[in-house]
Amino acid sequence: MVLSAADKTNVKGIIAKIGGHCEDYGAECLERMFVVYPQTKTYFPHFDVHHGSAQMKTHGRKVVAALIEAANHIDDIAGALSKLSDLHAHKLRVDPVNFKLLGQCFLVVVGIHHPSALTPEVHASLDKFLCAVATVLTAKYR
Ligand code: HEG
Repeated sequence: MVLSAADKTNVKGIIAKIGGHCEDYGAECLERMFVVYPQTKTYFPHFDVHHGSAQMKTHGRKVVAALIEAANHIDDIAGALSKLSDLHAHKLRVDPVNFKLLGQCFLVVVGIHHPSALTPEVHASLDKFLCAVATVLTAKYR
C-alpha cells in the first residue's frame, strides 16, 4: 500500500477536521459497525454495545486517536502503531476482514460530518490510509 504525496496531504487534511471529535465519531463508527455487521460484536462480549454506552464512547475515542496517531506518523505507520499491532496479533486476534468493515463505517461517519471535504479524491486517499493501518495491525499474525 503506497500512499502518494497527494494521498498524504489529503489524509492529513481530513484527519485535521476529526481531531476534536474523537469520542463522537468513534462511538458512531462502532455503533454502525455493530449494527450493520453484527458478527463484529463477537469480539466485544464484555461491552454494552447499545447507542451511547460509556464503553462505546471510550473505545471509540481510543480507535480514532490511534488513527490520528497513524496520520501524524504517516511515513512510519508501522512504528507508530507497533504496540497496537502486537496487541491485535497476539491477544485480540481479530480476523482481518473486520478491518475493512470498520474502515467502511469510518468513511461513512466522516462523509456524514464533512460531506464537502470528502471529495472522491480524499475518499480514495482515506481508504488507502485505512488499508495501510489495517495491514499494520494484522501484520504480526504469522
Ligand atoms: Mg481494535 C482494542 C485501535 C480495529 C477489536 N483497538 C483497541 C485499542 C485501540 C484499537 C487503540 C485499545 C488498545 C489498548 O487498550 O491498549 N482497532 C484499533 C484501530 C483499528 C482497530 C486503529 C482499525 C482501524 N479492533 C479493530 C477491529 C476489531 C477490533 C476491526 C474487531 C472487529 N480492538 C478490538 C478489541 C479491543 C481493541 C476487542 C479490546 C477492547 C477492550 O477490551 O477494551
